[in-house]
Amino acid sequence: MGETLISIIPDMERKIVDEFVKKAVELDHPLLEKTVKPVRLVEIGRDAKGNGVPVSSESIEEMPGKLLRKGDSICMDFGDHHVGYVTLKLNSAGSPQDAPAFLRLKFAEIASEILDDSSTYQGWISKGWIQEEFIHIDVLPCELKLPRRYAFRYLEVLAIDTSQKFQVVVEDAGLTAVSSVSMEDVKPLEGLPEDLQKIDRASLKTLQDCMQHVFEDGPKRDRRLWIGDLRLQAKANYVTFKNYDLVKRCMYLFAGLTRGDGKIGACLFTEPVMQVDDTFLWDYSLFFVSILHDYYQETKDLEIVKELWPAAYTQIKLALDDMKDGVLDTSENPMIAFIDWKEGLDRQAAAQGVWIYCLRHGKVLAQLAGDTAALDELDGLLKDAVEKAVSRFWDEEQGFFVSGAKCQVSWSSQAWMVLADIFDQEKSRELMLHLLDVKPAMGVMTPYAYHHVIEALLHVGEKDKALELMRTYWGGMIDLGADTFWEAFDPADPLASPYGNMQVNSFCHAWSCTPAWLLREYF
Ligand code: RAM
Repeated sequence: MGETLISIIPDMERKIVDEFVKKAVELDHPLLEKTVKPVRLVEIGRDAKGNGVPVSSESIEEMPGKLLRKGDSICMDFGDHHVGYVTLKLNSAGSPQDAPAFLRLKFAEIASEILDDSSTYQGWISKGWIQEEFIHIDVLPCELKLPRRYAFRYLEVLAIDTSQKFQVVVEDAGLTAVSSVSMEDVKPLEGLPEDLQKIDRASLKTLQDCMQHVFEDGPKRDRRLWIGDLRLQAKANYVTFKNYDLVKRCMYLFAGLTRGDGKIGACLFTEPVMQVDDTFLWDYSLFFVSILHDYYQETKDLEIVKELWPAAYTQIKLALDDMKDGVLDTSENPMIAFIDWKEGLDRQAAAQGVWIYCLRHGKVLAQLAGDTAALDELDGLLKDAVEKAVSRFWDEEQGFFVSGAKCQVSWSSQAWMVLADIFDQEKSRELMLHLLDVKPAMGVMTPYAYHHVIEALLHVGEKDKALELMRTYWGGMIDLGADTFWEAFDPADPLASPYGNMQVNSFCHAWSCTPAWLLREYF
C-alpha cells in the first residue's frame, strides 16, 4: 500500500484520520485466485434484433489447430463473466517467422462488445476504458502474460497481420480470476422459479466480481470505490458473502480520506496512493451515514459507530451548506446530487428524500453514540425537512411529488420520498400505485435508480408489483445474455449510455446486484 495523501487537515484531526487509514490497510486481505480456462470457441453474430450473440461454436480442442493468417480471428468463451489476468501461449506455423505477429486482443463482458468498432467511439469519457490491446510479437513461440486486469467473458484474438509465410497459433489460454469472495460461499435460493434463480445468480456474480481490494463499482472501468455503489453492495453482501472486513475497510477509507473541508468524496482511489477524488456528490456523502447505520444493524458493532459517528455527523452538518430554505440548492449545479444518470431529471425532490432518509439513520447513530446534543439538532432538522418535503414538493392535485421550477414528476422523486417515509404506509402505497398507473415519462436509466423504485414498492408492501418489475427489468438484461448486471439499462432504449456511447458502459456494475438482497430480504 502506498503513502497516504491527505490535504489541509488540522494536526489533531490528521492523527485520527491517519489511524483510520491504518486500520483500513490492516483490513486488506489477499484476494482469492482461481484458474479458469476457455470452454469453447464461438462465432459472434447478430440476432434478429441486432444484438450480439454467439451464433455458432466449436470445441476448444480445435483452437491449437487454427492457423491465423492476416485478418483471421478466433473468439474464446470463458463460460461466465470473470475478473482477472490472462496468459496466452502463442506459436507460429508455416515458414520461419519473418515479421512481427501483429495482434488485436478484444475482451468483452457481453457478446455485443466483440462487434463494436472502437475507432468510432466518441463518448465523453476516456476511450482508454475499451478493453482492447494492439500487440506486436517479434519472436514466437512465446508466453504472453498481459499486465492489465480485465473483466470479460469473451476474448477475441485477431491477426491484424502476420506475413505471407507464417501464421499465428493460439495453443492455450488461461485466466487467473480474482475476487475477495467465492461463489461457493453463498447458498443459491431454493424453490424459486427459474427466471428468478437466474436473476439471483447474475446478481451474486456481479457482486463477487466487484468485490476486490475494495468494493469496486465496475471492474471493467472505474475500478474504484464509489460510495453510492458501496451502500447497495454492502446490503447485498450482508445477506450473501458476509465479508464484513471489506465493508469496514471501505468505511475507514472514506472516513480517513476526507477532503480538506471534512467532506467525504463521491469516490476514492487506492492507487498509486490512497486519495479521495475531487468529485463531490451531495447525496453520496450523506450515504456515509446510512452505510454506518446499516453496518451496525448487521453487526451490532458499537465500537465502530462511536469511532465513525463524528465523520458521519460532519456530513450532515456540511450538507446544510448546500441547502437553501431547507432544501438542496440546485440552481448552480443541477447535478450536485446524483440520484440517477437520467437525462433531464430534476434532482431536488429526490434529494430531499435522501436527506430525510439519512437524517433518520443519523438519529439512530447519535443515540447509539450517546451524542444527545446531536440528537436534539437532528430532531429539529428532521421535522423541518419533512415539513418542507410536503410544503415545497407535494402536489395534492396530481397526487405526486414534483421537483424544480418546472414541477417535474419523476419516478425517482416518488421512490425517494416513499423511502423517506414522508407519509404513512397507506398513503405511500397509493402514491406508488399511482406511479405505476400513470407511468410518468421521466423514468430511470440505471439499475441503481430502478432499485430504489422497487425498494419503495417493497417498503409499502407491494411485493407482487415489485417482483413483476424486477422480472422485466433485470430479467430483460438476462434475456439479452447478461451473466452479470449492467451499469445502465433502459429497456425502451437498449443503446442508452450515460457517456454518449455504449462501448464504455460497464456490464458488471456493483449497483445492479441488489436483487440478491431484495429476494432474500423480502421474499
Ligand atoms: C459512474 C460510476 C459509479 C457511480 C457514479 C455516480 O461514474 O459508474 O458507479 O457511482 O457514476
